[in-house]
Amino acid sequence: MIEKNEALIDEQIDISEDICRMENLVYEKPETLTDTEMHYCPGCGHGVAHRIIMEVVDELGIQSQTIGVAPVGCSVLAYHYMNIDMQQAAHGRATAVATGIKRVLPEKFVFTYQGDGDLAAIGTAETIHSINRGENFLIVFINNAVYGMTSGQMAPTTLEGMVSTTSPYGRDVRTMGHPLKIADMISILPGAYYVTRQAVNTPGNVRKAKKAIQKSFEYQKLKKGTCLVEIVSNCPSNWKSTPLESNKFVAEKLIPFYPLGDIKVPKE
Ligand SMILES: Cc1ncc(C[n+]2csc(CCOP(=O)(O)OP(=O)(O)O)c2C)c(N)n1
Ligand code: SF4
Repeated sequence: MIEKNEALIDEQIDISEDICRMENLVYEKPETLTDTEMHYCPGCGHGVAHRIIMEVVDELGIQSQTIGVAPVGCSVLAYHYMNIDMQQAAHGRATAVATGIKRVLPEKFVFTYQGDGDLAAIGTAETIHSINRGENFLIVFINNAVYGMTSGQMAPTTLEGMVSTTSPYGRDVRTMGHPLKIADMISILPGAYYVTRQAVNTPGNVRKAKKAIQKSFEYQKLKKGTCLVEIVSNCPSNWKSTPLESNKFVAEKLIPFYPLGDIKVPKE
């Protein structure tokens, strides 16, 4: 049995040595991502969202001109992974910190990266007022419908009937309020220039989300106002699901309530 296993391992090594050649390379990590191993749970959308933002920074050649603001939440260590200048903000205060950075360094490309607890609960005031002022930066808003880092409490974005640690019988909108559609809400503010909702649950959606981030960085050059890219994501650990099941939940439950696509596009 041991001999058989060893033969199998040898065969697999031969195959992988054959495949792992430079000429077969289909994807390379951009320089804008560090070599640090990410701490995210298997299947979590945060890693994918980090990658597409950094790929855009890489492709636009703006690594040395970009400053990110990390939130409090599971992505609190984003500055370990994104190989750019970054500033950590207190919970919910990312857009206030970004306001200061962008005003002092207006030629830099500035973005915040925030979860729904960070942006839509404790940071609601900062979010609304920064956008209302038309601060010229990008907000990347990760909507996974729970407070991930602190073990899955109800967030403003939690769906009606959805179970969380603080809504164990499901969110009852009569006492807990309705799920907040932040992107729709802020799109009516004159300071919002481009608002879109995307997702990272399928390869096609990842590509579209990346395109939205690319457009937002390009719009930042025009100095017309705030861009917000909401990314509907998952939290397999707190949803008590496998990565695959969590992506199914995104497709079947979250996206029907949070439809994907542009909500506000710049006038020609
Ligand atoms: C002022 C303050 N209040 C509360 C906390 C505790 N806290 C840390 S992360 C977090 C929730 C994060 O959830 P979310 O923003 O949705 O991000 P996720 O972890 O899901 O990516 C909370 C409440 C804190 N760190 N600081
Ligand atoms: S707890 Fe949820 S949001 Fe946080 S890393 Fe794990 S899967 Fe991702």
